Amino acid sequence: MFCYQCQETAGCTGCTRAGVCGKSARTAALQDLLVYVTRGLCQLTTALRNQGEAIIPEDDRLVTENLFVTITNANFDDDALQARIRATLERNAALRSRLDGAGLSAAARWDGSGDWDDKAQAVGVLSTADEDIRSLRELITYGLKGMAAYNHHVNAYGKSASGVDAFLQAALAKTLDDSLTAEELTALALETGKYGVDVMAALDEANTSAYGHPEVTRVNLGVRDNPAILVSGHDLHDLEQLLEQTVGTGVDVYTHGEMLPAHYYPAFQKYPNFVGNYGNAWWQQKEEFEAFRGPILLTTNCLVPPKDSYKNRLYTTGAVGFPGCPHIGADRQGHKDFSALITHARRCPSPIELEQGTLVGGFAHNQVLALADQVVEAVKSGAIRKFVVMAGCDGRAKSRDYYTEFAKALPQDTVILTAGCAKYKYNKLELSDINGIPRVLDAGQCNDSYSLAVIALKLQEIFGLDDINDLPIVYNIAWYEQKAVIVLLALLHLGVKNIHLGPTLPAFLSPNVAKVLTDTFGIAGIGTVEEDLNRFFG
Ligand code: SF4
Ligand code: SF3
Repeated sequence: MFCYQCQETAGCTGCTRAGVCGKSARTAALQDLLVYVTRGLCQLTTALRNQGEAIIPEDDRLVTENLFVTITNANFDDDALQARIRATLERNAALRSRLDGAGLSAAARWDGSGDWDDKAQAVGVLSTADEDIRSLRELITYGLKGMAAYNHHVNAYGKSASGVDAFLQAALAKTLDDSLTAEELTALALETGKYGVDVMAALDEANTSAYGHPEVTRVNLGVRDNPAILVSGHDLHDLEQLLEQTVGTGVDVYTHGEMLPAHYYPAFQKYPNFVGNYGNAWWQQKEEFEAFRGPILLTTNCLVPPKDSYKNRLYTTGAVGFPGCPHIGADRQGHKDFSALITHARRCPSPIELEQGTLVGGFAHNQVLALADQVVEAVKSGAIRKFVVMAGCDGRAKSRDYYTEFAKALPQDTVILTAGCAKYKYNKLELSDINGIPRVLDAGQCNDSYSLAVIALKLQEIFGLDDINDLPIVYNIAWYEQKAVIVLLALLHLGVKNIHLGPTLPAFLSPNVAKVLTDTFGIAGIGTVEEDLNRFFG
């Protein structure tokens, strides 16, 4: 196997025996094959679109789901991956019959014959010999995986983001095209960022039109003495169905990790059994899921291979899968039946309390813009010197303690803007406020980084600046998996420069590609807390 798609890749170069994430070589091979046949499917759908033919929504969904399941910490279930490969091969055969076959790649033509392990070896990441082309192809592919994840959430509402499916498929097909130069692939990576903005805007619209605009909310961190279900991942639509089905049953619901921001939406606040947030970011789930004592629903990444002590309480849905854990599917209308979790919860003791107190969040664009006068006044008076965007991912690497120390050491006249699970590195520190504005403003999940961009664009307008980079905002972003890649490409598309990315730069950036990003956009890594404070505020 060879995988280097996430920040925790072995030795900062690539996982070759098993994933640091727990992915086996066999699972990695199946994921490589799934990406391969999906590239083939995308070439076929793109060729048909170019002929003016319609693509059925089921094929759009298949591409989206296939990419989503290969994202880090989503799916470890070999049977599910094989079933997807077979389903995609069937669609490829059906679509091939509608084309004359000229110019089709081996990926589009493969019929599934031969040994799949050998095939996976031959088509994986290292099958592209030139390290710069490989780097750009993977940068695009990982950005598209992140885009697919957000596209899936848009689709869950029965909506689609304009042009996103067609772009996603055309771009993935281009990663098969040996005639494209490094310059053309760089341009494609940046164009991917444009559609990243579009898909996040569509998701923002879908979430807020369904559940209202996030508002300032105090979220409970303690527990009650009732049986309960813990829900993690990013899928608000799953959460809504779970809440609908649990209300009045005597079973409480708590969020974990990236589901915390659900509490900020008015529509979820009406459920009396939606108690609070339990625990921290994804990588602490082994201890926290054990202590929870009730059933756990993983709606998206990040899943850590479970301990036996709670594996029988772990349920998956959507793109997530783990062998031996029940998977809750959707019917044709998208309805999911969570009664098994509710019955299971009733047999379990209530959660062990991990902490008490509350957390404040809900600073998505609508709420921050409602406070715009206060914020602008604080900036004009000098009470707020700078905003520091510290969005992104959390992870288990010890080096991420940097973000806690950095947050603690920030000057008192700075405000952290955050989104994603990166927040858990500092959201429980006592960082006080500036004239009533908390020094950590949490916009929501990683996809709500879009909200931070909307806020920046609005401030640019209010302050009458020509360039978004003239705002008093610095970017110190933590990344881990592929959704962070699409967020990064989206920020680059919006013209944001001098983003610092840590705790390490992606292993999939070759020295030449990293140099292009540095020279063109000022992308840089991080140093020590002291060095970076000097750099940003010195
Ligand atoms: Fe390694 Fe990350 Fe790939 Fe898992 S997802 S195999 S940890 S690079
Ligand atoms: Fe976190 Fe996985 Fe990226 Fe959505 S839950 S930000 S790492």
